[in-house]
Formats: sequence, structure tokens, C-alpha cells
Amino acid sequence: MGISEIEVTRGILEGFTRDFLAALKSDVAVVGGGPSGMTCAYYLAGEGLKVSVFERNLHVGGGMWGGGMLFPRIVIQEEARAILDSFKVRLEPFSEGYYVGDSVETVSKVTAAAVDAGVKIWVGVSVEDVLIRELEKVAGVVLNWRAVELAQLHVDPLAMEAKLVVDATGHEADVVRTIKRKIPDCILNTTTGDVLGEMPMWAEVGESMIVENTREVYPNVLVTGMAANAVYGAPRMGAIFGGMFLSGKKAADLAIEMLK
Ligand code: 48H
Repeated sequence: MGISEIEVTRGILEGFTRDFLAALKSDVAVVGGGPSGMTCAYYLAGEGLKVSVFERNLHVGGGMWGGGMLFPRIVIQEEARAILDSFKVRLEPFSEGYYVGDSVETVSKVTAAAVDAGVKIWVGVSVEDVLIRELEKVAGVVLNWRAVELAQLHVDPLAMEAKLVVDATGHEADVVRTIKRKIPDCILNTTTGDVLGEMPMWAEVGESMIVENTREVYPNVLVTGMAANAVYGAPRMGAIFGGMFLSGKKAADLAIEMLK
């Protein structure tokens, strides 16, 4: 029994188109599929919300695959253990209140849990802009293929509506920086109204501030993970990842509250 090439093509296009059309109006668009974005998406989908993750790479996991300096291990503190336990990630205690886990196992299990919870993941897709309404609130995301972006082709983007957008783009805080660049007069919910920028490494402070910095930074835009510290001028923390999971969960909790 064989299948024709056009039948394969039809299967791919129909499946993709059905899911893409269904995602055109989502509850939450999560930009970035690193640990904070995937955790946030997982908890949102668990509440029955319609969630899309847009990831410009061909894979999710962000900066977690390579652990610390390519040693594929991550460090997790006690406060984040319950979240990792819910993903069934195995952790080994190594220092009081701290655990070490396999970064590849963690990416895989978080991704599987998010997909099982109903999260739609779109890889190879860059968020290049946001949809704006009344010049004061964000209403969705503007999308293009990463390949188009890399080739610098002049191809107009498409768009998706979302009630909330979560900037989980890591060190770049790409969504928030794009808003500030496109609307220079806008005032972000920071001390100066601008992006404050990431500070040098100070693990303890970086980790404690990341949860506090997880909040709505612009109407309908929440910031999570490393992007939160980049926006609010807090330090980086190296290969301690507990804060990414705690921040992702807090972003989801805030979003759930806002959508009620
Ligand atoms: C689509 C985009 C876009 C875009 C970026 O970097 P990440 O892993 O982010 P977090 O915050 O979940 O985790 C941070 C962690 O990995 C890390 O870097 C740590 C702990 N660093 C500490 C230190 O001291 O260095 O993931 C962000 C993802 C990536 O996969 C990007 O490709 C993606 O977002 N992304 N996707 N459209 N415009 N911009």
C-alpha cells in the first residue's frame, strides 16, 4: 500500500491550516519557547485557555539545552522543586536546598507536558511586531517565518489576535523592546518608563528578583523569565534555572487572574 506525494502534501497542509486557523484568536500568545515561556504556557493550558507559543528556532527549549557552559546540567533551588516534580524531572540533591538536573531531560519533559496540556507550538516563526489598538494596548502578535527574517526577504507578515501577550524572549526582551522602539513615547511599567537592561551576574539577587519582575509591563503584555530581569534592570544568574520556572508559573497565574 502506497501513498502519493500529493497525498502527503495534502495531509501536511490540511493539518497545519486547521490548527493555524483555530489559533488565530487565542487567549494568550507566548513569545519564546524557553523554560519560562513553556512553563507559563503549560499552566495556562491547564486552565483550559487557548495558548500558542511562537518560537523562532526550529526547536523549543531556548537556552536550557546546553545547561551551564555546554555541560548539560541545570541547578534548581528548593522553591522550584515542586514545579519540576510536576513535570517528573528527576533532580539530585547536591548542596543544601539545591538540586542538579539533566537539561535535555528537562526540556523534553516540560515540552511533552505542555503539548499534552493543549499548548500549540509554532516553531520557525518569529514575532516581529505586535498588534496595537487605540495606541495603548496590545491585541496580538505579528508573525513571519524566521527563514524570511534571516534571508531579509521583503515579505509582509501575518497576524494573530490574543487577549494577552507574554514576552518570554530571554535576554533580548524582544517584544517589549519592539513596543518601545515603535512607540517611543510609550511609558512602560518600570521606574523610568523605559527598558532598564540586564545587569551583570549576581545569581542570588537575579534569582530572587525574577519572580518580582514578572508582571504586566505594558497593557496586555506580561514579561517572564530572563526578559523580566532585562526589562527591570536586574542581574543575570548563570545556570540556575529555578527562577525561570517560578517566573513562568507566576506569569500564568497573573494572566489567569487578568482573564477572569
Ligand atoms: C519568536 C523568539 C523571539 C521572537 C526570542 O532564552 P530563553 O531560554 O529564555 P528564558 O527566559 O525562558 O530562559 C532563560 C535561560 O535560558 C537563560 O538564558 C538563563 C537562565 N540565563 C542566565 C545567564 O546568566 O545567562 O528562551 C527564549 C526563546 C528562545 O528560544 C528564542 O529563540 C525565542 O525565545 N525568541 N521567538 N519570536 N521575536 N525572540
